[in-house]
Amino acid sequence: MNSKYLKYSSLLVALTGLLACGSPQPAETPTAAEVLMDQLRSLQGKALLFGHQDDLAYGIGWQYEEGQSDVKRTAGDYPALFGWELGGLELGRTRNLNGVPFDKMRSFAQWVHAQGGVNTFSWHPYSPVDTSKNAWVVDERVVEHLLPGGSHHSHFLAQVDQLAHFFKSLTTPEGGTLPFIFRPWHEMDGGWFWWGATLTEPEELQALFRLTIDRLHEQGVDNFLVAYSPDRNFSTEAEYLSWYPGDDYVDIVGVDNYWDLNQGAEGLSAAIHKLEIAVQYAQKTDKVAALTETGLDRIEQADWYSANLAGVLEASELTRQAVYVMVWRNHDLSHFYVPHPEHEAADDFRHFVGGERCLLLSDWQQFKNKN
Ligand code: BMA
Repeated sequence: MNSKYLKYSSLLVALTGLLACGSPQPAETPTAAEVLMDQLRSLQGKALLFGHQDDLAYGIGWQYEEGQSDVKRTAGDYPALFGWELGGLELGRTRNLNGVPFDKMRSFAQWVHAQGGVNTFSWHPYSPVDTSKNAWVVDERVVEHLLPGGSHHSHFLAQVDQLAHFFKSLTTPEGGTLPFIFRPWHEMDGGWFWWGATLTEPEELQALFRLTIDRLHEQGVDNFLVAYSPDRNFSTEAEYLSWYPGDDYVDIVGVDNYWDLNQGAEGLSAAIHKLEIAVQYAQKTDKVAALTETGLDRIEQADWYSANLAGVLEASELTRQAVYVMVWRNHDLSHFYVPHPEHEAADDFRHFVGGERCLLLSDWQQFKNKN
């Protein structure tokens, strides 16, 4: 999907039309990314996928145990959407910044695809101008050096090529590659990443975003959807779009929002309003909207899932158009977003994911068969 694919496909359609001299055309076979986009569209207003970062890799008290998942442990089934993190791949490392081996990540993503689940990738790269600094070091302007004419432009392109190499290795038994969602440069409106608002101008971020996607296309990676996910620092559509790389580059308009969901009633209203802004924009542009990251670390509020998260997702006709929600990773007992089976929020979590509109993996398989 997205820009380059659309340009090529319309050229192809025009050429085929010319050659065929008006004879009826066989329908074009949709790409796997287009199929995924249609599947996501079919969820709008009906249901939403539940997603969890690093779900199959590790959880509370376990690591790399075949078939294991904290969502499954607590709620009886896997999530329908699985988040993976690429930070460190750009340096040629074999494990990501949280120690997940990329070889295992590939196998997990292939398993997810084989089960009909959805994979989404985030990327927290180390600073390309000083790799001793991770994504969260905000003491130096970086993005301007990565753009054309910048001192680290070709170095940065070579880093994107490492991602391209990995994406092309996500093969399927049918001989293609699996479709996925890529969500680069997220939370750019916050001040905690080197590509964030304190060190980067909106135009620079937009250029970086486009450069990244264009480079992946040039490297032959085209089987993916792109998600745009600012954090919560906006309250109008114009503000939401301040960092937006353009309609040609984006398929999923997202919001990452932890803060507002954890600030009482006023925060929840703000979270609802922001999700509605994304949904309204999706409706205007034929995209889909999602709550691309959220959660409450350690879930110290036992009804967080049904009160806060469902309170936002089920608030209005508009919020019910969101097609997925993803919570962050379960590192250990000091950092987790899905409750373990004995946790005081476990029953409420089961209630939330067991609800009519919230789809785990087998619910999603059934939904696709029916719709
Ligand atoms: C953050 C935390 C970190 C982690 C990073 C990237 O929110 O979970 O521990 O390194 O995401 O996965």
